[in-house]
Amino acid sequence: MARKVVLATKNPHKVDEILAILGDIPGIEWLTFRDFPFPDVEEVGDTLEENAILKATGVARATGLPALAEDTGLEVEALGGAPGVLSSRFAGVEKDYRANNEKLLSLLRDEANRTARFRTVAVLALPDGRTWMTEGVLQGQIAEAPRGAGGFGYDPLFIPAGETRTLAEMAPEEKNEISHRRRALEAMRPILEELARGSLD
Ligand code: ITT
Repeated sequence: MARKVVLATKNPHKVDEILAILGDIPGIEWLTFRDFPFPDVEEVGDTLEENAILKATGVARATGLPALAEDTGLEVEALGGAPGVLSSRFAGVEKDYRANNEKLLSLLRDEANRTARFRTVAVLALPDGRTWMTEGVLQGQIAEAPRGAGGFGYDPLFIPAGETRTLAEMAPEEKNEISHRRRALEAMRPILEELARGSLD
């Protein structure tokens, strides 16, 4: 019988990307907020690591099922790593992507150093309290103006290293091939395969 794992995120863009990356693992049945209610977990941590642990362990405890969470931040070199853990509410309002992008561009006006990276920390938590953590990074540059309609969040401003297009100008499969999220989740794949085999029981 397939093992149920809850995706501990309420961000529909993340759900789509995570399922495109990990949806093919044999023996895992993914449950999302779309088909399974679970409580909101407050992201009160000071780091991506703390918030990913809070979300995964909170949902695993509440549901009695294994839970996979991730926390992602955009870390801009010229801003000392900001917005980082505050990426979602950079301009004040949670998940106001346009306002966040405008704030980022205005802080970087006349700034020559546009080096940045996305960092994703993924955590798998079991109801008994065991956790596993992986990380994925995508290096790049912040564009001078938003470009593209794909993806979400800061994608219209992020040009991956070696690319000329922003992540929002790429097809979803192209983003998922190279993304920070892909790297963190691929590192988690062997652990999920063990879970599916029953080796973590
Ligand atoms: P959950 O906590 O429910 O998972 P969230 O959107 O609050 O959803 P995060 O705190 O991890 O998730 O996200 C921080 C913000 O970083 C998010 O709101 C986006 O603005 C941005 N972000 C995350 N992943 C991104 C990606 O792949 N591309 C562009 N921006 C991204």
